[in-house]
Amino acid sequence: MRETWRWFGPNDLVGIDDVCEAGAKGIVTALHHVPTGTVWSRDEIARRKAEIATRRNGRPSGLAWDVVESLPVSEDIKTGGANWRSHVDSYVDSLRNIAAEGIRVVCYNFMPVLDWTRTDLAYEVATGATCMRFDLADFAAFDLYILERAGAADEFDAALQAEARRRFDAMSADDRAALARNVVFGLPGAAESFSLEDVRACLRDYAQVGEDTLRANLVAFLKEVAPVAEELGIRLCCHPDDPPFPLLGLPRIMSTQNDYARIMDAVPSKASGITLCTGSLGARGDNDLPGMIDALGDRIHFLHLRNVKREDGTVPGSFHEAEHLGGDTDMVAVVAAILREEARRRGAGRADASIPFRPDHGQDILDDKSRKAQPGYPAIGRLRGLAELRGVIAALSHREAAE
Ligand code: DNO
Ligand code: MN
Repeated sequence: MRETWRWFGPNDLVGIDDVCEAGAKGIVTALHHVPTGTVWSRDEIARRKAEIATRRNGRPSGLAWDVVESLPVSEDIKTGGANWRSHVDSYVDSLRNIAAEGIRVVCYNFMPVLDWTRTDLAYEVATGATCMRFDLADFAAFDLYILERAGAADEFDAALQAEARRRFDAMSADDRAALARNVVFGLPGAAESFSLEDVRACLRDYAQVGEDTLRANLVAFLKEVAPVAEELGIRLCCHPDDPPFPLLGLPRIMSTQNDYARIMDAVPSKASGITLCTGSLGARGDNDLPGMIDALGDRIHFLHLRNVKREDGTVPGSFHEAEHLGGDTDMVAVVAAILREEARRRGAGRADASIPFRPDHGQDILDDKSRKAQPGYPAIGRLRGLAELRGVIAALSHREAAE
């Protein structure tokens, strides 16, 4: 398992020197300033590589750009809109430039309109640490009474609607603005940042795009890009829906093992694979993560390791981001399953036997509260997650070697 770390580029308050001190070996980043649908030029990619390679004092960092996260897929590709062809062509050109610069793993997601979604970015847990949280009643309050989406009322049961009303009525104007901001403003890594009006316009574009159409559009996209990725030696990997259930009446098609199996079967090329995010998938109690790794392992090209605590156990349901070894996912069993997959790959002589992983998110702890990093991406909380995971990996690998 190769240790990587997400870095948001030169403006990230958690810098390359911090990554070196944390001991990670590779960087996960993107050209966040390039608008979705346009080509990533070789020059821009090379510039970012040079920034990764250099510490503040000018010495080499020893870090490599291992994973692109994300090369965003445009809404026109997801809906089959007017710019479908030109956006697919741009995607292919970007892949060619990424490969020419020596990067071989490219993460993307296929969530309509909103990328990952939370209602609270600083929820305090018992230890005093803060973390991100998704609260279903708050989300319903946003949908029903802030966005005022037509049709929302039919999608929530009476008890949830009553609770959402109660919450909304109790919120100050500032609380309401903060909730709207948290939901639609675009969390780090999201391709787009929206206003409420933008979201309403996007929802109109999805009026005719149900689950089957969205799935067909993902397959059509992969049929175009996977052969190119294969030729270039690139491994594409799709991040799951976060949270893994429909929001705002929009379809979501990458939420379960069955969802992944359908897409992997429809486009059997190994160049089309999976970003296994234990945090996103773990928000559903019916996702068996070690089982997913055993079933789909040879298509997993990238791992996000984090944990969630499901608050009510239902789907859809509320959850918050727990410590990496806390929460409802058995992280030791997850790591054991990954090590089994890596052993299989080594046995088969595969060059990609070491799968890149990153501690995905962390709680804000200690000095994180005075260094405002991107929400979910604090220095110390992630370092803690990485260190705990490193311990599990070392212990299990040691045992495996001894057996
Ligand atoms: C969620 C996280 C997100 C993700 C974004 C962009 O689980 O991994 O930060 O990276 O969806 O890729
Ligand atoms: Mn993730």
